[in-house]
Amino acid sequence: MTSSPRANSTAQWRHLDAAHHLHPFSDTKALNAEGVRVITRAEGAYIFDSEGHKILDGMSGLWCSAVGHGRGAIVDAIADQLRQLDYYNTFFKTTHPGAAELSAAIAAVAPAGMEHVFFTSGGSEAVDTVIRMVRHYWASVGKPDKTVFVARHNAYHGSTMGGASLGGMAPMHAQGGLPIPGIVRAAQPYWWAEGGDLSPEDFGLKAARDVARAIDAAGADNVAAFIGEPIQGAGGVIIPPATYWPEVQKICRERDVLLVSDEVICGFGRTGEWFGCQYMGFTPDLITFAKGVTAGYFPLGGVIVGDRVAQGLIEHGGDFNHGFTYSGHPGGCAAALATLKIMQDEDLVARVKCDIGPYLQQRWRALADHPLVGEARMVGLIGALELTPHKATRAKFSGEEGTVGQLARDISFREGLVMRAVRDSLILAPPFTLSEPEADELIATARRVLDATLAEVRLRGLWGADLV
Ligand code: PXG
Repeated sequence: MTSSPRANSTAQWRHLDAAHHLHPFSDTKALNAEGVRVITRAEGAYIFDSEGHKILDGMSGLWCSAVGHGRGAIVDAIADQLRQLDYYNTFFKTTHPGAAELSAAIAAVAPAGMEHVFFTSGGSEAVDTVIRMVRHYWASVGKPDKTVFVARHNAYHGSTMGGASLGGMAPMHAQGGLPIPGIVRAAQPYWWAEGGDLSPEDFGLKAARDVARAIDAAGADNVAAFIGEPIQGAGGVIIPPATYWPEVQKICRERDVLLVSDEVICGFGRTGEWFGCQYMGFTPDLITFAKGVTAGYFPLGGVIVGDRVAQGLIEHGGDFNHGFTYSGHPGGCAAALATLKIMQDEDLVARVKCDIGPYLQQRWRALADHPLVGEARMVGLIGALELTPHKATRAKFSGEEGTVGQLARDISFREGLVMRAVRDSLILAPPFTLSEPEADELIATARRVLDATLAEVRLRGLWGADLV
């Protein structure tokens, strides 16, 4: 009998990984040449690698670990659940206590008028569920022509065929035969990069009106829904001007187009409200969620369905021929219920809104005085630093876009802080449990990272010849 290979050193793990593991969103050849970092442990706001480095997890894993790492109560809840009922499906006239209780718990924190939940294993499946559910809804209420989705450039809605198609990431569309048909594209509300001479408020309205243009070009009678992240996460923490979302809502309502808020990142407290749509001041018809709902302790996602769509489906839809083996997995439901309990017991959404959020925001925004930083923005605990060689013109660095961002990101990891690079920006989304001393450490490290990046940028001549 052969046992599965085990290893106990960085070199051995790297060897096995390089030989057998294909990583998501990675160039395997380049990764293997560089040598992958092995993360072995996590506690609170920190991760630890196999060489003993302690690194502040400024990205909450991958936007997940809202309540911090190593929470015994969540681990115990999952273990207890799996001992009691490891798995059963929710397809064929059965449910289990966790799925019933979690759907009610989510409805209780969801915006008013959103009482139903459909479970998936993650965010991409939630987005694909929206495509099928919304089209089925319109067909069920006698409007089968309403099938088109409007989505934005530089949106991220996941990696499945449907999710990646709704997403507006050109490198993803370049592989694997995407996008699927039936999707039209609208502008993103990215003032820093695209606002030109307009004020953020005017630019927000302009970007919103591009949603109207896209809907009208397709014909409102053919358009099922508009989907957007309240704040674009993977696209670079793009915080829309305050004028944007209310105008998008008005445009969708006037045209009877459903509004879908993709809250896989913004949902469950990241903005200091339970949902990003509440922070941005709009009321969606459907909300997709994942990540923070279980704080990453177990894969679980889903769709919160507003009453209009839910009633249409329930009254007129008949069988909904859609679902995943792990829809409402008992372990995921237990993880989510335990996570929600911690969020409520420790009042973590209010902590993000009134306490650690403002504390970090103030210090983060002060980084804008650094010569490399053009804009330092943050809402709740989700933020970005736009790096630029020339603040007034928001100029780009010479050389390939993204070079400086990657440089800064690598320096940051080395200095003991996880930030993610998107183009030439750095993004941040730390756990809600971050303490004030940890926030101070985060900012001090970020400043060291900026200094070291600036030195390297000058050394490599990336600053741009004509800029001082
Ligand atoms: N919608 C949004 C808004 C997301 O951010 C998904 C859907 C898909 O979720 P799943 O659970 O299927 O991954 C996401 C996921 C990054 C990064 O680099 C972001 C995500 C996933 C992977 C990487 O910022 N977001």
